[in-house]
Amino acid sequence: MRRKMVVTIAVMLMLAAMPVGIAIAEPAVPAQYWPPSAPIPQPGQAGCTIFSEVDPTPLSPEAAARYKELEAKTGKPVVRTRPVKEVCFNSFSEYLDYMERENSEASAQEGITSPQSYSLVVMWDGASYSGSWWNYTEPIPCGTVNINEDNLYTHNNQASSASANASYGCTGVELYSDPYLGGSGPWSCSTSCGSLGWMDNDSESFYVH
Ligand SMILES: [Ca+2]
Ligand SMILES: [Ca+2]
Repeated sequence: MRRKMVVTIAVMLMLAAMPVGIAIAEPAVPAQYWPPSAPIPQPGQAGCTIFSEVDPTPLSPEAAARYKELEAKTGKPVVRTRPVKEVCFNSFSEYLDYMERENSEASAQEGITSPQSYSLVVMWDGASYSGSWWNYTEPIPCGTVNINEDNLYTHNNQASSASANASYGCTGVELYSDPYLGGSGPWSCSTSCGSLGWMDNDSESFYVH
């Protein structure tokens, strides 16, 4: 009788401990800060986030023609953006803490609850989502427009894998070998590309849709 009771208590304790074990094994990552289709960086893997703003500078006639063609082809207007701030982190958890703070501060200032920066595209230096990573944070989510990052500047000719964030309605990212969707392209990537083929280490602009 006593033995049976001990076994019952032991089983109850095991069951009680299980949800805790699962919670520790799989920490919750807010999907809006990382594409659900991409793996979470290993502990200690450094990365950066790049905040972009709408780019008001005029286009060259050649680039303007390309953007007009893109609008006609996709039936969606183009919103042009450019990097305005890059912040780097020693780890993924540092990045998540930063994004939480940024968005809660922006929301408090604006008196609204929706995020002010949308993490739409992540790129990696290595293939198969390895090596250092950087993340393009845009002023609007995917959906009704194509969001063009005109020039990747500090990360030109570097990406070897890429991913677009379906949590914000993105269906893919199109890479080009020169700024302003110029040169060769697009290299079409849906929400996750573990390798970039002939676009490897060559992309200098993209649009996300
Ligand atoms: Ca690379
Ligand atoms: Ca290039």
